Amino acid sequence: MHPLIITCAITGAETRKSDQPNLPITPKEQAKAAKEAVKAGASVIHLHVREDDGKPSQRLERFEEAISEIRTLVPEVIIQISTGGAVGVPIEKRAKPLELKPEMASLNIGTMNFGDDVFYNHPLDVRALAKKMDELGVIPELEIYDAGMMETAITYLEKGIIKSPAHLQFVLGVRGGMNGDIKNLVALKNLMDLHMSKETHWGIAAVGRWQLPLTAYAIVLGGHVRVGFEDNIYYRKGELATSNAQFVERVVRLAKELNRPVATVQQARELLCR
Ligand code: KMH
Ligand code: ZN
Repeated sequence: MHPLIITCAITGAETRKSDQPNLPITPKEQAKAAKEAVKAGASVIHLHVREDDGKPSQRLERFEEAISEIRTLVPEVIIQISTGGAVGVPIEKRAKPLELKPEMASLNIGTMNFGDDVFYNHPLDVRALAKKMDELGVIPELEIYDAGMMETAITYLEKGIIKSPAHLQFVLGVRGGMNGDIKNLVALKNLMDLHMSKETHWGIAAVGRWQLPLTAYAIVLGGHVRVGFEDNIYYRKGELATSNAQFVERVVRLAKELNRPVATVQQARELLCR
C-alpha cells in the first residue's frame, strides 16, 4: 500500500483561542506549529490565516507572511492554502491567495449548511476556481462533505473540469454534511472506486470525536489522514490537545502498529503533485 500522507490543519477558520489556548494565530506561531507537525510526520500543512486579533482572513499579504515564516522553518513541506476561508467570505476574497501560486489549495465543491450557517459554493464559482487553479499550476484537493458533492466531483472529472487523477478529502462530521459513521466513508469510497481512476487519492478529515476512529479506518483502507486544531481540539474526551503535533504523533503510532508506512514530504509530493 502507498505510504500514508499526514496533513496537519494547524489553525482553521472556526477554532477559537479561547477554546484551544495552543491554537497558532500569528505567522510565527504557525511556522512553529508547522515545524513541530512536520517533525512528527506530517508532509502537508493545510493553511488558513488569521489577523492578530484572531479573526479569520483571506488577505494575500497575510498568507504571504505565513508562508514565508513556514518556509523559513520547514522549507520542504507541501503548503496547501484554504480557498474555503470562513463561512460568509465572498469567493473573490477566498480566491485571492491563489495568486501566490501555492503548491496545493482546497477546492470546496458544493454548498451546504455548516453548523448554523450556510457555506456557499455556487457551481459557477467552483468551476471558475478550478480553472484558476489549473491555470496557475495549483493542485486542487477536493473537499467532499456529502454524497451530493461526490456526484459533482464525478461529473467534473468526467467533463475534464477537474483533471484526473484527483485528490479527494472526505470531510466528515460537520453539522450539515455527512457524519463520520464508517458507512458514510464506505459509501463515498464505493462511488470513488466505481467512477474514478484507480490513481485517485483520498483522505479523511474527520471532525471532533469522529477523528480517531476514521483515522484508523483510513490507515487500513489506503486513505490519507488530516488532523489538527481546525478539525479537533481534544486529544480525548474532556482533555484538550497540547499541540497540533500531538495529533500527528498519534497517527504515526497507529500507522506503525497497522504496518502502514508514513510518507516523507518527498514521497507525498510524488504521490500528490503529479
Ligand atoms: N472553514 C470552512 C467554512 C477549506 O479550508 O477549504 C471551510 C474550510 C474548508 O475550512
Ligand atoms: Zn480548511
